[in-house]
Amino acid sequence: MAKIKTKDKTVLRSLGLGGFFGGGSEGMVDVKDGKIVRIRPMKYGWKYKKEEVRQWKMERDGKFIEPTWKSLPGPFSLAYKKRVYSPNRIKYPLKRVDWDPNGERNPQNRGKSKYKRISWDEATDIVAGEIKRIHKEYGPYAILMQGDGHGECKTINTPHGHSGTLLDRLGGFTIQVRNPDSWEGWYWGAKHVWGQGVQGNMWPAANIVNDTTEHAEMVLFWGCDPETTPWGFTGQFPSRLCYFWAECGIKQVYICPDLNYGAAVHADKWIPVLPNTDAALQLAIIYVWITENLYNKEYVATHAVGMDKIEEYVLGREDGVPKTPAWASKKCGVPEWTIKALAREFGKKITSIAHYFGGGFIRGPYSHENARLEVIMLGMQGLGGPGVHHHQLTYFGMPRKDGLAGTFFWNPEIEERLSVPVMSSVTAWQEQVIPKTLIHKAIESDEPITFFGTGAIEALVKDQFNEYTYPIPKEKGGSEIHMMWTDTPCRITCWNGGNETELAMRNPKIETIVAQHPWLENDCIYADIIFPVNTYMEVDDILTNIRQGTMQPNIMIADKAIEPVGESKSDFEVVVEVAKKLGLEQELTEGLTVFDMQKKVWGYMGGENLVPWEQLKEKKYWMYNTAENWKDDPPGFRQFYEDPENNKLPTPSGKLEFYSESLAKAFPNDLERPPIPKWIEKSAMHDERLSSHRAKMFPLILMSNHGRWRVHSQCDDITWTREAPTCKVLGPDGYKYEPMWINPREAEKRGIKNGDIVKMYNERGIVLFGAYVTERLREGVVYADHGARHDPIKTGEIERGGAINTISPAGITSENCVGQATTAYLVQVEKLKGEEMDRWRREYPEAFQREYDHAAGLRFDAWVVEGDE
Ligand SMILES: Nc1nc2c(c(=O)[nH]1)N[C@H]1C(S)=C(S)[C@@H](COP(=O)(O)OP(=O)(O)OC[C@H]3O[C@@H](n4cnc5c(=O)[nH]c(N)nc54)[C@H](O)[C@@H]3O)O[C@H]1N2
Ligand SMILES: Nc1nc2c(c(=O)[nH]1)N[C@H]1C(S)=C(S)[C@@H](COP(=O)(O)OP(=O)(O)OC[C@H]3O[C@@H](n4cnc5c(=O)[nH]c(N)nc54)[C@H](O)[C@@H]3O)O[C@H]1N2
Ligand SMILES: [Mo]
Repeated sequence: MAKIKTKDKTVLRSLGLGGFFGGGSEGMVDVKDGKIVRIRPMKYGWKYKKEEVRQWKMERDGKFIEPTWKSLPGPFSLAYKKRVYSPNRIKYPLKRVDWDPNGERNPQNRGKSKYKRISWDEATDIVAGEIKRIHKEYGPYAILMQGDGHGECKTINTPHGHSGTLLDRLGGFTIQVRNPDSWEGWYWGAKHVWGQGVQGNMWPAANIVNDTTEHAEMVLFWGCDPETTPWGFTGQFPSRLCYFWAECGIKQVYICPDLNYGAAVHADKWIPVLPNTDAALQLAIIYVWITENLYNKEYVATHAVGMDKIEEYVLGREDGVPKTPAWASKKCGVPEWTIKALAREFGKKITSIAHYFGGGFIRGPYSHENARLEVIMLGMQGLGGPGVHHHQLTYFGMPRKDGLAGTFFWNPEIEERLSVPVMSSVTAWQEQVIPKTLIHKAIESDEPITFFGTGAIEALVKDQFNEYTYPIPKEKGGSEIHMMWTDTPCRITCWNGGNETELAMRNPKIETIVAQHPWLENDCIYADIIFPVNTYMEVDDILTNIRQGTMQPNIMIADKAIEPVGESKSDFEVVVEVAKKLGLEQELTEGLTVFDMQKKVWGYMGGENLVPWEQLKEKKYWMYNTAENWKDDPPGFRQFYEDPENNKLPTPSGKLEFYSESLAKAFPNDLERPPIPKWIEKSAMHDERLSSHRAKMFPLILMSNHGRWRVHSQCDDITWTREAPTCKVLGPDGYKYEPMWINPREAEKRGIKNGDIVKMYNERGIVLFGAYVTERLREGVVYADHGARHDPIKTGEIERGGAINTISPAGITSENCVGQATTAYLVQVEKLKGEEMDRWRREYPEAFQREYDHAAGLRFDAWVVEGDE
């Protein structure tokens, strides 16, 4: 029988959606007749034999685990062709119908009025003209560059920051500083206890997965879902590791408000805590340890400073309130006896704590307190000793390559040498900065704003003590911003104060907003000019897949799979097109072809020491060997554990600082981040506890995790995943609503049934959801993921798409920490009344008339009035 040809070619892709960190989740893409027909996991044996690659192996009691010989991408990665061919793709350049650069700009209609098709020539003329005009009128700092998101894994065509390269050549810009959104608490808190680290993580952190595998008796998954978030960047290997640990008899305890997907299959015990009340639970654990003599006093005496202050506070000598389990139970919702049992078991068993990043534990108001308390708890149990580690990302890290001695962690040196994109200037630092968490405030305020620390991901601890002002003085070129250029248009759905942000983007001070993006979604609908960008399937690239969690590190050449959709161009090409109009084309491209660039990137990776260029070009990938002696690297803090005098930590005292002298000196009046971590009930910045008078109106705590079926705002239009009942809930009106989890008893009180359209609200606005009634969420809480596609009924007030961050607090982590606090805040929920929906339909008819694809959501045409398909 004749063989049916199912494909014309196969190309490799890194399917993770981490973006700026390099690749992960490798896959193979089959193409036929110029179309993607399927995406499948990568078979590492495609061009290499297993014997050619030295693999690592972790063992315990004769059992072992090794990396799989096939990659394990998450579901949205395998379904990505639906994203590439989404009816939401932007097909040609667009201009807002009522925005005229030479006349009326109508900023008040952003987010409301539609777009018409224009040519590339017209679009680039307008943008180049606007840059010149703004520079002349206000100076270069009047342009805000927003280019800092996650995204598709690309190196040459890195998803973000190309406009910064151009603007930098033209004299600079105002940089939107991406806050350490994933690890707020570690950054603003833990760094003050154990020193610099990488973004606040424990550092060094080599080989801790192996050491935990060999020695731990228990792992606490504290705000961690290893069956969900590893998917976003590197795939499903952690799932296997958890099963292996279970086989080895390592007890797995999950501490989280929801029975998350990891807990559902791996937990020996689930402890449902109320969101962001972990500090109370932690303090009570410490109370039990002190009163029952269950901690390592010798280690604390030689490795830490400030235990006396902790003791005074915990026993109640400082404020008259002993932090007993009974005290904590009222705050965190965990029964007193469970707290005691947990404390005793933790105190007696060899225990590690695992996070991917930490969820609400690390991303709610005052999250630095939870983070600091965790380091103190681990310190009290001999951090760095056999099986006693803090796992963060590293938990999913696997042994590495030759020459790195099997380091398990994201060493900044490695990252710089091997994986940071070289072609864009995401990090072209500028004098005038605005932390991403303060964008709305910076725009709306008529006075200069000040803040401590830029929040830059790579900044040293000392940056947290510097005071900054926006705008900088006029003499130094300072100016308020008047134009925004974004390639990361998801500020509304992913960051704090979404509704405030919507209104800020309508501020007449902002004369021009330019967006470049593959999909017409989220902040794009506030832009005046939109450039169509293509996806990673439509470009040639090269990648290092060595992200911290990659089980089989490799380098790959990612050949173009298909031709660009519509008139789209790569992010880099978009900026080059604008540069042409400013006479700067050569400056940006340096006359290099894509193939020259691939080779340049390979060189930058240190390629000549790894794999000959010819071999890489021919086979398209190359796999790292694990160092033979990788287990010799001391795990985590082992050297500090063994000899603290000769292996000091990078803190002022060289020890774990349970009490921080530096914080005491710099911020003597900071009640939210005092020198020792405390339980903070409320503050001027946040009043989001159940004890608040606000809870009378808003009696539920909203928890907001990372979407299982998307990566933040990415992939919300994938038809296959949208069929899952935990992805979207089909409303009686045919609209697919974002799910909101609610406990059956909370639902019953409100007359809510599974599948009902519900409205969630607080003083900041209203968001609609489809109810998902489940015992997997404790009482007192409702849960909705962030990142759902913004679909305003009324801008700044009513949201239909489920973009939960529209009603998140506009404030920051705490007074002196410009992090986000986007989860664990008060809301109320009720069944949406038919009359109310009917009234909105009458008052805001255009919001209900947008073209809608029942499988994928809003279509491109929803926002376009002129121009054909
Ligand atoms: N409520 C709540 N909010 C949260 C969190 C939470 O836990 N709860 N978590 C926070 C965290 S940790 C993070 S990291 C942030 C989200 O982090 P972000 O990085 O802001 O979100 P993403 O949606 O991943 O990607 C950013 C944007 O880049 C776009 N993009 C992807 N690839 C490309 C490309 O090749 N070119 C262009 N031009 N654009 C591209 C995406 O479509 C999206 O618009 O959310 C934060 N917000
Ligand atoms: N599928 C998918 N994967 C992703 C991403 C994504 O959006 N989707 N995003 C990527 C990014 S940028 C990041 S930063 C990481 C995020 O990784 P994480 O921070 O680990 O992810 P979250 O989903 O925010 O939180 C993990 C779990 O914490 C628990 N939790 C929530 N609030 C609290 C709390 O207050 N206390 C306690 N004790 N537990 C709590 C919940 O059970 C939740 O499932 O994931 C990355 N991977
Ligand atoms: Mo993140």
